[in-house]
Amino acid sequence: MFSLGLLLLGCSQLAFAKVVKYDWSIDWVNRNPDGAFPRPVIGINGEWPCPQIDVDLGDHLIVTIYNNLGNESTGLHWHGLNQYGHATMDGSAGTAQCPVPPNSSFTYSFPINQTGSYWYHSHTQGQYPDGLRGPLIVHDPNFPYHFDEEMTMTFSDWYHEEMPTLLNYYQSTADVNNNSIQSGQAPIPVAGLINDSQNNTIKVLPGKTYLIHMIDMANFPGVAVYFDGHPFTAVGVDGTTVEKYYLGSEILRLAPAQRWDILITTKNDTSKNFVIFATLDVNMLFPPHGIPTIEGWNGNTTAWLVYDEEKPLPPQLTFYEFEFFDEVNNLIPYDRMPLLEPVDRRIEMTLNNATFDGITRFTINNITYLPQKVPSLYTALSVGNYSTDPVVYGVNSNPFVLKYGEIIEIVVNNQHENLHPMHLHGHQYQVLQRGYPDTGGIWDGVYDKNVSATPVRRDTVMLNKNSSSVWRFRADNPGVWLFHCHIEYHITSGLVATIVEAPDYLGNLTIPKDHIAACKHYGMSYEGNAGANTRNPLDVSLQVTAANASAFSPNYGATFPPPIGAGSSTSKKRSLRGPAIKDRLVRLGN
Ligand SMILES: [Cu+2]
Repeated sequence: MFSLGLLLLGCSQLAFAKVVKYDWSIDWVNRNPDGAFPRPVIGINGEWPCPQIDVDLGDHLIVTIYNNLGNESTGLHWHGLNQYGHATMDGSAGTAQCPVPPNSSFTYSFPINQTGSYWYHSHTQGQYPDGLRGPLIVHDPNFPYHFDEEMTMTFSDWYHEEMPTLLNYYQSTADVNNNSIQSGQAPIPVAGLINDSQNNTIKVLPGKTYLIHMIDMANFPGVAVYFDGHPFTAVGVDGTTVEKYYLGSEILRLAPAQRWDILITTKNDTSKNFVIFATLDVNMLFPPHGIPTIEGWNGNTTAWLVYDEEKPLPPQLTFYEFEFFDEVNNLIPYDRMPLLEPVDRRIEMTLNNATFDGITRFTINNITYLPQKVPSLYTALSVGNYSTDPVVYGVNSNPFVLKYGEIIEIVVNNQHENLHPMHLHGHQYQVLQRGYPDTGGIWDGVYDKNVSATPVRRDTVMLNKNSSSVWRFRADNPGVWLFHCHIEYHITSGLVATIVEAPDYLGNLTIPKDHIAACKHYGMSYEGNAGANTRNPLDVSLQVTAANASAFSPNYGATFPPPIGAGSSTSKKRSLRGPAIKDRLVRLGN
């Protein structure tokens, strides 16, 4: 009888779970989302915007990609999905895998054990702003709130140049000066997009409650969003279902990579259509970022909730002041998970910058991140008992090794005049507090009086300028997880640390054969320490450091293989659209 019971249990689980499979060709296609002119963007199976993945809790997702780009490496990260027991599927190049070179295929296969709104995007050398990004929605069979219909809205910034060009001029001393690219400064977007488009009309039915999955897929500035005439209620952030919170007519701020799930009830009459207003967050651009203001620059985007296509679309809105809702002090997770305590280990992450070879790089605790010769997870899997020694991961991977089960408190100190959306892979962490702007770039160690007994959990938090934030999570997810700013420019300029979580608990995790094949094809090692030393894990003399990575410039992103002369900090002059180069992961070690 006992074995029959087990069998029945197995059958009932099978009845609900399904395997969701995609075969994706990663292709260049031409698109013109802001109406200025068509340009190459990275799509999937010839489609762009990239398709939404819809899965149910308990499903198993298998996505096989084939890199058809020809001139760039690629990969996919599943943002917000924590990959418990599947750390090799995280998708971050240089950490959990090698970049996938042209004409290679690569399979991601993992169970879906979280619910809510997520997204997938390239995590390879600043690539996703060129288009390789899409929504991933996990439907919850036990979602606690009623809704009639659901829809997804994505938000992002847009550029007329491709990322390799933008990164090159951001991380170089090249003499360029036009509206969107200024040498050494983060390039300014030319437009904002809603659903990878502009002037969208979103057809709605009267008297219905819509669950809207809002996803910020931007590269640089966040976005402020306002639904005219439609008060809304928050029900989720970053995959955490929350107690219903009525927000009325607030303006929502979404940082790059953040998600909000909201409920909106449409009006009962169809006499009018309504504006959805989104504007790129100027708090993150121009003077706050040390960038001169561009006259006539317009980061506004409009879409419309359309009840009746025969009726006019009302004019766009203008706002001069924004007050943003503070989710940290107001939202309560639906599962009411209590504040994690006591803290076993506190890690302070202090964000700053430093100049190397005339190039401004970001630093965390005075270290600028550089990818090493072996993806850090593969180092953990190949150095045996040395995996708990941070030395093996290389100084410039900025490693922090955590013990299994520890309650970790991360304190993020922002010493900058600009905001940073800080993201951690592998966890939705409790956000105890987030300081207001200019309340001190170093936390004074005193907790806010109103720290929640059930803090909201997110995977991305917008850090205010000259301010700090305090987070907690339990180190129960063995793997190697990046902690980084989600501004793509800031990742490529080093605002990254590596959390090596319980590497001695990785058990029998193995690297899939096709993942090893990608490394071989790319020309990157998949065994050994940061310097690819497989004999003596503690000999890291060949690791990549800021000293031996003399050329941060030029940075050609994911382009593959390298152009002649690239990799030398002395060869400053080259055409805007340089020939393809093999990316920095390999080049820096030479
Ligand atoms: Cu940043």
